[in-house]
Amino acid sequence: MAERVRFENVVDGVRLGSADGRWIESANPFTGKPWAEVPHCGLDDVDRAVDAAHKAFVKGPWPSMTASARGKLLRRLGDLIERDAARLAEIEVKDNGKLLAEMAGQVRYMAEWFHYFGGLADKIEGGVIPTDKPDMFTYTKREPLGVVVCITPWNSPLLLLTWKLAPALAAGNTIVIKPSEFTSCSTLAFMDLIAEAGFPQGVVNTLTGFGSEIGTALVEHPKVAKVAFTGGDATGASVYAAAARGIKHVTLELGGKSPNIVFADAAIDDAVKGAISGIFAASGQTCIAGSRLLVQRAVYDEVCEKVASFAATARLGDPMDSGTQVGPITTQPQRRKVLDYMEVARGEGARCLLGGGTPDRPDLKDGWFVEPTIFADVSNDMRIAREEVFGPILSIIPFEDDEEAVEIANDTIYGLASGVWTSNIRRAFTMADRIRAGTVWVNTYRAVSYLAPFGGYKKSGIGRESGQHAIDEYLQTKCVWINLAEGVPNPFVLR
Ligand code: TXE
Repeated sequence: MAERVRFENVVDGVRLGSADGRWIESANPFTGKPWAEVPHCGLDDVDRAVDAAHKAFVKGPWPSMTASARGKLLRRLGDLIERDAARLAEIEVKDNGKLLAEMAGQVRYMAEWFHYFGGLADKIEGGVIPTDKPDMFTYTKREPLGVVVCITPWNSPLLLLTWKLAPALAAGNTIVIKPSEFTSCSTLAFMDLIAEAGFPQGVVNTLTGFGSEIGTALVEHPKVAKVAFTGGDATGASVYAAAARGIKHVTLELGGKSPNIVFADAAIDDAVKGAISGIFAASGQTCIAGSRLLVQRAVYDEVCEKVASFAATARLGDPMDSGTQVGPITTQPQRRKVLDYMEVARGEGARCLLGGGTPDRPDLKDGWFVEPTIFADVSNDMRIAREEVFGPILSIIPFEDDEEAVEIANDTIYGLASGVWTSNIRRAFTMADRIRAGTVWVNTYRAVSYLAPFGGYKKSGIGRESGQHAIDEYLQTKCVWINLAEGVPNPFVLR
C-alpha cells in the first residue's frame, strides 16, 4: 500500500484525530487512488469543536482584542497565504483534480480577501440615533454573532472557505469549519497558517467527516449562531431547515443553471471563448458554470460549429501539468452523475456535437475523466437545461430576439450568474436589468473579486459573499439607550 499522508483536525489549537480513531481516505481524482486520510468525526467530535469555538468567543484574548489587532492578524494571514500558495495549491489539486495552473492562481488571490477584510475589521461602526426622547442618549453597536459554522464543498475548498472565513473573523466571530469529506486536506493544511498568524486557540477549529453523519447535529448545535454554506441545493435546503429549527442566521450559496447569451451583434470569436471558459474551465464544476448557451438564430450554426471545434482541441490530462486544459471530475459519484446526464440529454433528443462519454486514452484510464461534451438543439424544458449537472456538458439553445432571450434566461429555478455577449451598449444595460441573477457579465465570463458582491437570486441562495457588505452577514446590531434624566416618572406607562 502506498504511503498515505495523514492530516489532523485542529480543535482549541491542538491537532487531533476523531474521538473514536476512525479515518476517511482521500483519493486523487487523476490516479483514482487514495493518497491521504483525514479524521472521520462523529457526534462527540461535533461537541468538542463547537465547545472550543464557543469558549474562545466568550472568554480569553479574542473577545477583548481590539478590532485593529484582529485586522492585523487577518492581514498577516494573507501574507502567509501568499508565501505558501504553491504548496496549498498542490494539496488542493491532489484532492480535487482541478488544474494546478488555476488552483495556484486561486490560492494566491485568496490572500486579497484576508488583506481586504483585515482592513475592514476596524471600520465596523455603529451610530448615534437622534431619537424623539430628548433625555435619552441612544446609540447602536455592531457585534459579532458568535460561533459561525462554515460548510464548504469540494470544487474550490479553500477559496469558498475564504469567502466565509475572512469576513466572519473580521467581524469578531469564532469558527468551526466543516470541509467536504472528499477534499478536506487543504483546509487542514491551511490551519498551520492560522496558528502561525497568531490567532488565539479555539478561534478557528475544523471538523472533518461526512455531512450526512454530522451535518445536522452541527447546524442544530445550540451554541452555533450562524451557518455559512456552499453546496448543492438539496443539501442547502436541509441545512436551512435545520438552522430554522434553532433560529440561526444563514447564508447559502447553492447551484446554478446560468445562461450565457450570445447575440448576433457580438464579437463572435470572443463569445466562443467565453462559452468555452464558462463551461469547460474547472471541468464545469463551478456553481457559476455557463451551462446554457443561448444563441441568436442568425449566428446559431456558426457559434455551434466554432464552439465545438474549439472545445475539440481541449487537452485532457494530468492536472499538475501546465499543458493540461481539462482535468478529471473531482469525485466518483459526481462523474457518475455527469455521465448519467449524457444519457438523459440523448434520451430527450438533444443533438450531441462533441464528446458524450469517457475519453478512450490509456493514460487517462485511472482518472475520473469525462469528455468535454456539447449538446445542440436543446430546448429549455429539457432536464439537461433545467438541472444542475456540475460537469463539462454544454447545452446550446437557440433564440429569436431579446424578448425570447430574457424569457429563456429567466425560466429557471436558479439565479446565480449570467453572461451577455453583444456590441450594443443599450442591449447590454437592458439585459443586465432584466436578467434575474446575482451576477451579470457583459462580454466576459467568470470574473470575481474580493471587492464585488457575489450570491444568488431565487434558489441559488441567500446572502452575499465578498465586497464591503459581506461583513454585515456576520454582524448583528445592538441598540443602547442611556437615560440622562433623573428618576423614573411612571413605571406603569411605556415612555
Ligand atoms: O454536495 P453537498 P455534493 C452541487 C452539484 C453537485 C451536487 C451534489 O450539482 O452535483 O451539489 O454535490 C456537507 N448538513 N454542488 O453532494 O452535499 C458536505 O459534507 C450539513 C454545487 O458533494 O451539497 C459538504 O461539506 N452539511 C456547489 C457540503 O455540505 C452537509 C458545490 C457540500 O456538499 C449535509 C458542490 C447535511 N445534512 C456541489 N450533507 C456550489 N454551489 O458550488 C452534506 N453536507
